Amino acid sequence: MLRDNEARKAKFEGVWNTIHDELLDHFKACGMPIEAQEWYSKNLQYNVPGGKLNRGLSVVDTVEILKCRPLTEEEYISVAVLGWAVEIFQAFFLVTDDLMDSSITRRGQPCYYRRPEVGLIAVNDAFMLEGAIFHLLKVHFKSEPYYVDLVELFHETAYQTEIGQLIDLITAPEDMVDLSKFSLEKHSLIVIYKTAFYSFYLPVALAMLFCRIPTSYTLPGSKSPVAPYEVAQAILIPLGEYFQIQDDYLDFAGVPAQIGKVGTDIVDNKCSWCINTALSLATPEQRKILDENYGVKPTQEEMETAKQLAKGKNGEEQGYLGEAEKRVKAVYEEIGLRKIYADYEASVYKRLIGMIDQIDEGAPGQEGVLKKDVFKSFLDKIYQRQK
Ligand code: GPP
Ligand code: MG
Ligand code: MG
Ligand code: MG
Repeated sequence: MLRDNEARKAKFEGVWNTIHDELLDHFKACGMPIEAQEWYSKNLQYNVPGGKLNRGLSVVDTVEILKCRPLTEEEYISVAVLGWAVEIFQAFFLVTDDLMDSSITRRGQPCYYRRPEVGLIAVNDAFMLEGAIFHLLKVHFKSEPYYVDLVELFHETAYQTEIGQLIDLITAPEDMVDLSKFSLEKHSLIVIYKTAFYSFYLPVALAMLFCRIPTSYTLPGSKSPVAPYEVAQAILIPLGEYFQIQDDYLDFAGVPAQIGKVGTDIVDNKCSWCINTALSLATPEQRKILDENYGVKPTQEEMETAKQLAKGKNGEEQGYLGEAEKRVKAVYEEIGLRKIYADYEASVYKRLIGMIDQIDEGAPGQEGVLKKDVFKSFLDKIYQRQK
């Protein structure tokens, strides 16, 4: 558990080649021609392994915490298959999301659909990524008593994420600014359905199934039964919402050199926590400024200035704000968004710690029950992050 992050990541990445080869071997065994083999391999390699791997790694971390001991090599491989299944799941979403959002780049390279030979074949390639998840589950877990639970969990989480994607798409269409569609309640729904279920609950619930945590248990000395999956969800969903609110906030207030990107939510008309909070507090005058400037792209002239600046030393790192974006940010400052965020962060932290502290862990080292550390380790990684 205390192994250094780089080594943990490298070990997890090491299992990817095995999974890739296993998928390719099955594909070959179906008699697929060499050009199709190459295509499938490229689909997998282009879309699955290049991310931060946080979701996949959290399956491994959670199993280690729940088991209260390091994993055997055999266990590690099985858990890593579940972790990579989550990463493939994410790739399946991102390939299609980039098409729906007409995005340009992802993970520092052109979006997959924008490769000239790919185009709309990306839709089928995304379906194949989804198919790969269930193929892997069958090969590795078919004989386990919790096999159906794994399959159901992926199906249910896909459905939740698709529901979230729908409300995201119809609330904030690209290039159709209508702030009357936004609200903090909708923001919360979008974030929970589009991100929190698959990014936070799914990895932990997979780990819990792997560790044979039952749907209900009563600890010795306690009268009331525990429903551990419900407890986990009750903590992880608000935790996921908190994580996305941080992401939205850092898009506005983060230092580009620290967060590694220049925020684009204002220009891109994103249904972000910042705009929703501002809308909920704006005076009629401020509301007018937001309506007129949110989602407004920089002018041609401003783009030229930005290019010139980028040639200078810090231009690119500093980012360059068009006038419309500056006006929106000025309203955010007037409204006191920084203080509102700091207060939110303090209160959500307190609420989550309170929920985590109520977990009864049973005896030290006891297997098959929830552990506070599963949630504490998530929260510690996130709390007051600046990037
Ligand atoms: C990325 O969100 C998309 C998802 C988290 C889920 C997509 C779900 C589908 C059913 C396809 P985004 O578009 O807000 O973020 P990004 O900027 O990463 O594209
Ligand atoms: Mg997108
Ligand atoms: Mg999207
Ligand atoms: Mg963001």
